[in-house]
Amino acid sequence: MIVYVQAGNLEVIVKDDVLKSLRENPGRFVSGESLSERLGVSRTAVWKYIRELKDRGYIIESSSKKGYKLDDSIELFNEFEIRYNLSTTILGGKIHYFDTLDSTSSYAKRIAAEGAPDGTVVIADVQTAGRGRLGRAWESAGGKGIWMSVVLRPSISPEEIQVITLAASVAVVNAIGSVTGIRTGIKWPNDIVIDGRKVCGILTEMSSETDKINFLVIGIGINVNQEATDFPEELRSSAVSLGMLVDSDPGRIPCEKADKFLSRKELVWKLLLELEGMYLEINNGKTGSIIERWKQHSITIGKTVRITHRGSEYTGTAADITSDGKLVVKCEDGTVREVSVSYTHLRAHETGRNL
Ligand code: BTX
Repeated sequence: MIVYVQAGNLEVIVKDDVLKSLRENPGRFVSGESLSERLGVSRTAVWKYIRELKDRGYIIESSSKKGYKLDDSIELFNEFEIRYNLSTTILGGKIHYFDTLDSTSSYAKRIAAEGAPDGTVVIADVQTAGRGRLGRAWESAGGKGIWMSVVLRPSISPEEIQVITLAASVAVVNAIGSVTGIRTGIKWPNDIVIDGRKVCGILTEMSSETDKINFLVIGIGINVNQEATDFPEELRSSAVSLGMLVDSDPGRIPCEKADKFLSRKELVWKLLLELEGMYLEINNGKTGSIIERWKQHSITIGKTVRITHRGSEYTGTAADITSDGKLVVKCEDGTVREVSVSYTHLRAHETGRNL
């Protein structure tokens, strides 16, 4: 269900402002009269918005004499919360939040094909059909992870798009590091891992013409608050969540659904900010430092890798990464090959439009 459908809708703005006013007065009552004056709506309208916020899970104390007081000791995850401290200018300009969705990337592709602007973010609390690469499934437990897709319209050529996946990986590593202190590594091209276990996957999909990108959808899935038992049996040895690695911190406020938790919205704020910085660099033709940063976090360079490509298989040492994000492999037979990831291309019939 969409909570706040359009960011520009007047009702949404007023509702956000009611919440903002309560937030600005922590632990204090705000009178219905001052809210109605400040927001230019009737006291009945204020009461209605408060009721809707309570329906959404906010705990608001009401007193006929004193007004309304927000208890913000519980962290909620919804569009308002995600937008609240987001300091980006392009990414998240439009946010589509869903309590439940099949796949944020499938939805983002649909709206991108219909013209969704650069930087549009689609985010869901639960995905019922989260997707990985090559038709693989992505486990997307409710209330426990970040399942998010970003529509981008970069001014680069289709051959260069790998650098955006690299940028997204660096953004995830930096965001996780600064919010949780956990050090992660990047396994080429799109896995973020901790001690060999996957904590995040990135799915890049593109709609392009011969020399022009129409849009990209970067789908990012981060395991945040799952416990080992939240993962299906077959993933328990290969998947991990950030929460499984952070000790319970009594200073943190409790989560709706878990005792020990990390703030998903803080991670989203930081991640979008990091990604936006690199997106601007890419649009300005400055990809060099992104590649360097990617290399610093890479756990692939220097390792022996086995590459399977169109039925053939070969082994070598991952030696470097090219300026457009290909992995340079020194093969056992002495040859050097550049390996690129195959991206899913949208075909015209998938969106009903000629892309
Ligand atoms: P991938 O194909 O590299 O990884 C998929 C594989 O990872 C699965 O086959 C499984 O073995 C394993 N796996 C599945 N779920 C998890 C999980 N939660 N944690 C760790 N390992 C897992 C990686 O694809 C790209 C994933 C992108 C997911 C995002 S979520 C938001 C967006 N919407 C959507 O449908 N996909 C993207």
